[in-house]
Amino acid sequence: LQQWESVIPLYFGWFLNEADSRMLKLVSLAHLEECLKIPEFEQDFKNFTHTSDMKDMLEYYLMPESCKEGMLHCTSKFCSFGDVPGSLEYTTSKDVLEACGLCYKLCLVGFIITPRTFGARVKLGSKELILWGQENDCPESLDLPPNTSYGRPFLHNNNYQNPIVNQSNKGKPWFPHCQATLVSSEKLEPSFHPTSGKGSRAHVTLGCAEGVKAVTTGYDLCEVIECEESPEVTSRSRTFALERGWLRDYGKSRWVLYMNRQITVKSLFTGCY
Ligand code: ACK
Repeated sequence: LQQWESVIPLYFGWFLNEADSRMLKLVSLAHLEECLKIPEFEQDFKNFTHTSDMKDMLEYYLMPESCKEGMLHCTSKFCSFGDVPGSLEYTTSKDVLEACGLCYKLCLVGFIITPRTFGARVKLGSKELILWGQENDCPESLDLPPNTSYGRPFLHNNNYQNPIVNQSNKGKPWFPHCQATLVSSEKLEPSFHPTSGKGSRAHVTLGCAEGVKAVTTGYDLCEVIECEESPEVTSRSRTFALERGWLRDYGKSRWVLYMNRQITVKSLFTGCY
């Protein structure tokens, strides 16, 4: 009988392929550019980024160290190679073992823009929520375990089960099934509290200010969710209508774009080792 030892990754998550990562980055910059048409936002953005022209503004956020090869992802569980409590249980759970190598749709409902981070907000569906292993509580401090090295998503080159694979994409290399970013045609009503409770911290880090770590996007999103849940804050917040949705100012340079059309992107669930 062969014995397998579990190798715990740095983190698990849903990964976009390279083409979709590039496309999402462009789409997100187009949204940022649209927000910059609102004078109040433009002024605040210029103040906190210390920039004045459009090129510098759009180049303010840099790809974080953990994402230097440019592939975007949504973390489902940060394990730090086993240092984080519950990592072994998560890694060896039936749900996770069965999910590795499968394709999932990620639904993006908005963007958060702060002096520290730029992120896309993910609304997890019931299938994805089963794999959500991050804490729900927002941490009090930013004391983080040191990340010594960053890995790469594990390439499943075995014959993994893929529910979306079909004849036309069969046999093509890596991410055969994840080829397009789809913007839904259906227009949504404004919802200023699109995610709450379990999984509401789910996000894709699109960029961070120089020296800021990707983990900060989750903390910024936590703050935003707290604002959304506070009637006192929401009553003071200003909302601006845009072609692509509604931009809200929660104060302290915390801006949120609630999109009127969601973006659905295909992703591959796996660990980054
Ligand atoms: O943008 P993210 O979700 O934030 O993706 C990266 C990924 O793991 C690799 O660094 C996230 N991350 C890093 N440290 C932590 C942590 N302590 N808790 C939760 N997520 C973390 C980071």
